[in-house]
Parts: sequence; structure tokens; C-alpha cells
Amino acid sequence: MKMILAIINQDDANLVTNGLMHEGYSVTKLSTTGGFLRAGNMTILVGVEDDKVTAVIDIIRKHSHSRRQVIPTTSELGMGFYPSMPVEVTVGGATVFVLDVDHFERV
Ligand code: 2BA
Repeated sequence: MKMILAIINQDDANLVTNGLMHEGYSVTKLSTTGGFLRAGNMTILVGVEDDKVTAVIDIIRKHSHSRRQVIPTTSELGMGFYPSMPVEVTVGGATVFVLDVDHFERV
């Protein structure tokens, strides 16, 4: 069994979770914050059998879109550091980790 952990843009989160649940997958959503932009994003947890990993990632890919985002000079990037000029970064699609699950049980 695998645990798929995917960090998704807030704007895509509903489409991704609806797409997964429509195909019968159980999903847990966590409200998270990116360390760099300090903007809200969504982390989803999906536990699946090994042979379903590709199908789940395909659904995540289908509904996740990358975006250009500008960081203004007024945004603190941590430790008192402010960019001297606006910085543009490309955020996501989705950042996906696939972890081995040692044990799974509902009690
Ligand atoms: P943030 O940390 O807010 O990062 C947002 C975007 O800023 C990143 O998009 C990347 O394009 C850029 N970025 C991040 N750190 C940077 C740095 N030190 N220098 C320059 N640009 C930087 P993504 O790579 O698509 O990441 C989107 C979100 O996914 C991240 O939000 C973070 O919440 C998560 N993430 C990405 N890689 C991760 C990893 N290896 N471990 C844990 N979380 C990760």
C-alpha cells in the first residue's frame, strides 16, 4: 500500500478532491501554507493499493495547473528578508510524494 501526499494550489483543490472522490478514492484534506510564498495551499492524503498510484496521480495532474505568481517587494520572505524587486515564480501543478505504508488498519 502507498500513501500519496500531494500539495496542491488552493484554487485547484476542489476540482482535484472532487475528481478523486468521483472515482471512489478516500481523501483527507489539510489546509497548509507554503514556506516560501507563505500563501495557503492544500495538502491531500490518499491511501491506495500500489496498482492505483498511477491512476490517482493522473487525476491530480488532470486538475492541477501551474501559475506564475509575483512576489511584491512588500512581502517578507522570512528572517526579515524582502526582495529588492518583484520576483516571479512558477507555482505547481502539484507537488506529489508517494510513501510506502508499513501497516494500515481501521480500528
Ligand atoms: P511555497 O514554499 O510557497 O513555494 C511556492 C513556489 O515558490 C514554488 O512552487 C517554487 O516555484 C518557488 N520557490 C519555493 N522555494 C523557493 C526558493 N527557495 N527559491 C526560489 N523559489 C522558490 P512549487 O515548487 O510548485 O511548490 C509549491 C508548494 O509545494 C510550496 O509552496 C510548498 O508548500 C510545497 N513544496 C514544494 N516542494 C516541496 C518539498 N520538497 N517539500 C515540501 N513541500 C514542498
